[in-house]
Formats: sequence, C-alpha cells, structure tokens
Amino acid sequence: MKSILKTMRCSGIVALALAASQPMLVDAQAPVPYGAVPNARQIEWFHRERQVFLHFGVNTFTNVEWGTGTEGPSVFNPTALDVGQWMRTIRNGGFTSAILVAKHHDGFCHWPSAYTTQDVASSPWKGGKGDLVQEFVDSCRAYGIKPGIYMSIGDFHSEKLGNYADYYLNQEREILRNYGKIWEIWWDGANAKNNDSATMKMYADSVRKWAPECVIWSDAKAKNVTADARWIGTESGLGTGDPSWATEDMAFSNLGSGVRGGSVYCPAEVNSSIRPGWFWHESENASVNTVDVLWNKYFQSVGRNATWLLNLPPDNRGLIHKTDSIRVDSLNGWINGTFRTNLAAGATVTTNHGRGVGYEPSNLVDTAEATYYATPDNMSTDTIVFDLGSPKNFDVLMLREVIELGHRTIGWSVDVSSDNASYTSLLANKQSIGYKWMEKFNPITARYVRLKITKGQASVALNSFGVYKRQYLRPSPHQEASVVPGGGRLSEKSVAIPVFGRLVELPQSFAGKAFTAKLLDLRGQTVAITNVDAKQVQAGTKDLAKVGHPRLYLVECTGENGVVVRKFMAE
Ligand code: FUL
Repeated sequence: MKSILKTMRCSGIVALALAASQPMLVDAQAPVPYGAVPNARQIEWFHRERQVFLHFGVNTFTNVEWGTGTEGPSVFNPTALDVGQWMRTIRNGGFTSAILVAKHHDGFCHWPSAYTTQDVASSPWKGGKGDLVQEFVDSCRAYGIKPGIYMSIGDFHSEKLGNYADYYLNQEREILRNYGKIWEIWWDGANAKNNDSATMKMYADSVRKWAPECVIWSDAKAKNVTADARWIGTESGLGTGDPSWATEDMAFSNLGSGVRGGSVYCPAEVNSSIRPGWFWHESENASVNTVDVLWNKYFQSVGRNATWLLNLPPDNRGLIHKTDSIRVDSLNGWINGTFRTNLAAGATVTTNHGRGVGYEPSNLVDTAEATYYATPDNMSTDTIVFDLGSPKNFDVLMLREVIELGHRTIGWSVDVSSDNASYTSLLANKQSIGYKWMEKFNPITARYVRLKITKGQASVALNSFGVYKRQYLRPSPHQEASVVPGGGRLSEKSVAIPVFGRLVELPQSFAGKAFTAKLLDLRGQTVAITNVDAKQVQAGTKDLAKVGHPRLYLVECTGENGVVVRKFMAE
C-alpha cells in the first residue's frame, strides 16, 4: 500500500505536506499533480464535510433579519442560554465544526470588545459579565467541534464612527488571538462599505499572521488572492452546480460550478439555513426544513465536491429549537445508516489500465483514505468493473478523487448489469469528481457496476468507490453515552498532559489520574489506543513514531468524568 502523501513529488505539494506537518517520501512512480491543488487548510476543511452556522444576536430579539445598528445592547437578553445544548445538537447531527456569528451587520459583538460598547458587556445578559465567544469556543473544544467565527465586514453601528479598518483589524486580533484556535473566519460581502481590495488583503494578511491555519471564507473583494473557500452563488442549499469544480479563474466568473482549469483553487462552501431566515423567528417554527429537504441539501453540497454550512439559529431563550434539533438528529441517522455499509466493499475490481503495484484497483473499495487507484501517466481514461459477488439492491453511489493531485477526470459515467454482458445506463455525462461526489437514484438491483472514465486532463487517480442502500440507523444508548463529554466541564482549567508523545490540553480533572487515549483518523476510525498515567506523566505513553500512522487528527481521552476530544497533529 502506498500513501498519497508518500507518493507525491511536485515541489508545491512538498511545501503543502510540510505545512500540514505530514511526512512524505518521494516516489518516482507517483502521478504528478495536475493544475491547481489544495493547500493544507483546504484539505483539512474538506474533511469537515458538515458544519453548522449559528446566527444569533440582537436580531433574535427584535425579530428582523438585518438590524440597523441603532438597537441598544439592552435588547440582548437570552433567558436560558446553554451552549452545551447547541453542541449536543451539533454533535448528534454529525457536524464537525460550527461558525458563530460573533458580529452581524448591526455591529453587536458577542464578546466584550475593548473597542466598542455595542457588545455583550453592555447587555443585561449575565449582568454584562458574559462572553459568548468564550463559552462557544470552550464548549466546541469540549465536544470535539472545531470553532469558527463570522465577523461581518459591514457594520452599520461602527462604520459611521470613522477609522473602520483599524477598528475591524483590532477586533479581528481580539478574536484570533484571545480565544485559542479558530478554524475558519467568514467574510460576507453583504452591506460592506469599507471593503476595497487593499483593505481586504490587509485583513487577510493579518489572519495569516495571527492564525495561519484558519480557513478564510470570503465573498468580499480580493477573494481571488485571499479566500480558501468560496460562496456558491445561492443560499438555497440546492443550487450547487453539476459539474462542481474546486477551481476558479481570477474573476470567479462561475460561482456555482467553478471554472475547469482555473488557476485559483477555491472550493465551494454551501451555506443555507434550516429555516427560511438566518435568524430565529417564532413565526418560522413550523417552516423548518424536513429531513428529506436536508437529505437533498446534503447531496447537493457534500455530494458535489463542497462542504455544507447549515444554519441552526438559537431562539430568544438561547436554545436551538427542538424541531431543528430533531431534524438534524434524524438526518444523521439516515447518513450513518446509509454510509456505514458499502455494498462494493468486498467487490472484485477489474480495470483496463492499472498503473501497477501500489495503485491496485482494490484500493478503490478498501477503507483507507490514503490508498488509491491510478492509471499510467499517458492514460486518462479507463473502464472499471465492480463485481459485487451477488445481486445487490442500492440507491446511492459515491466516488472520490485524490484531491491532492488536482482535478484530473472530467468525464465519467456508470452503468449496471446482471451478467457483465448487457449493461443499462445509470449515470451519464458526468464531469467533475473532486473530494466527494454522490448521486442518489431509484433503487436498482445489479451484480456488476461499471464506471467508465471517459475523459481526463491527466491520468486517473481515484481513492474510493461505493454503492449504498438508503437506511436509517438509530443511535444506540451505548453509542450516545460513549461520546458524552462529561470531562469537559467548561469552566474547568486545563492542564497539558503528554499523550502519544505530544502535549495535549485536557481539563484539570485528568491531572494525576490514569485514563485511556485513542487516536482517531479524520473519518473517526481508531488507529491506536494507549493508557496514560498522568501521575507519572511520561509513563504509559507511546512514541507516536512507533504507531506508524502519518495522518492523525483527533485524540479522544476517556477519564473518570467522561470523554474529551482534542485535535492532534502528528509530525
Ligand atoms: C448574508 C447576510 O446578509 C445574511 O444576513 C446572512 O448572514 C448570510 C449568511 O449572509 O449575506
């Protein structure tokens, strides 16, 4: 087996892999990346797949979508705000990260900013002692959710006061330097006055300085040189293009589909709300997206080479409404139920143009993300037949390309057969693949599935193929209990404890005790387990080098008070 990162040889990718702290060996046999390729931030961002947007602020209390900046902070007074309830909804919905609207166009700030009184410190909430950004990031970390921040560029309250760029930069510094790692910053172009390219470039340079791993989502000016992720051109959640290229030209001339061969790698993040509006309105409690609508949105975002940013707006109590929570919980039951069994997992896979040892067709149906199938350099088409062993009934198909090697395939189709002789078309004239492409269709029964790669701009490099039957998996009480992060008492101080040879920040309750630590890969699969005795901090930990897994991202520590999940970057 060869790992993707082991087999890259272009210097751009060398820099990328080093930036991502991932080891790599040069292998002359590996395909060369084609065109624009993702940076380390974008690779991590793609793996988040499902993210939650949290629109909450003065508008929640004044019942509008856009405030004017003249509302006093006194209107912000949630009676039962519980960020832990948000996190349980987010986690139970299978989301991996959350973006809090820390400041919308009205200028009200969810943190006590040193630069304005239009903030929580001047509100009645917690007697002006609250800091919602702090509660949000603490709770995210306790629940293993990556925190991100929306900070509106347009600010009806503070723009009038002059020196707005300095003001924004000061606030950006407060957010990025005072709250630990922020995984994404969101720059909406709406209502922005002070957003010329030079200013936006200055804001972006500061993000790179203060938080180099923070993804920039931007629809503001200069996005062609600052953005890691782009707008899709609609907020319906159902408008992602087919094809959907991760690349754009310098003018971003096609937001919905991207631009094939474009020089800027800037994939789409599909933002949409579970309700008609972005902020909570009582009148919309009966208009929450159904599970079927959410299922479609999932396929039109994660299933189209993009990530999904679904808005779940907390209500005026400060809680996510139960209808919204139940809907995303059910959706996750459908996603988990469907994708846990790949009916092609044991398939015999034959192809016409294999690249040889290390790039076997069977890599397409294994569970390792690091292995892939490839054709020789001069061969950009192929016919790949999956013999499922017996007739199988399925209604979903999934395909993944090796994004580190760029968009390669630009034409593909799928047909099915019961005898490997006469085939019926299932999917025709498809173009892009990218990080993940998913299709759903009426259930069909077939033993043979034939994937034709009909056109490519470089040799084929695919890492996964799957067919699935849509089904629901109810989370068992045991599964639920196993992820309850009781160890993450939010106000608790943290301590740094060596785990797998690295210092990991854990709640104080882990200090001086024995606990179990698990390393999980990006898909949540366990790759190593160790017992840590924090009384003798080094004892019981293993050197990571001996674990032999280059791409480790999460460490899950189970102590006597529960489970805490932390990000873990291997070198
Ligand atoms: C838009 C804003 O004007 C909306 O209020 C919302 O925040 C949405 C995500 O972006 O441009």
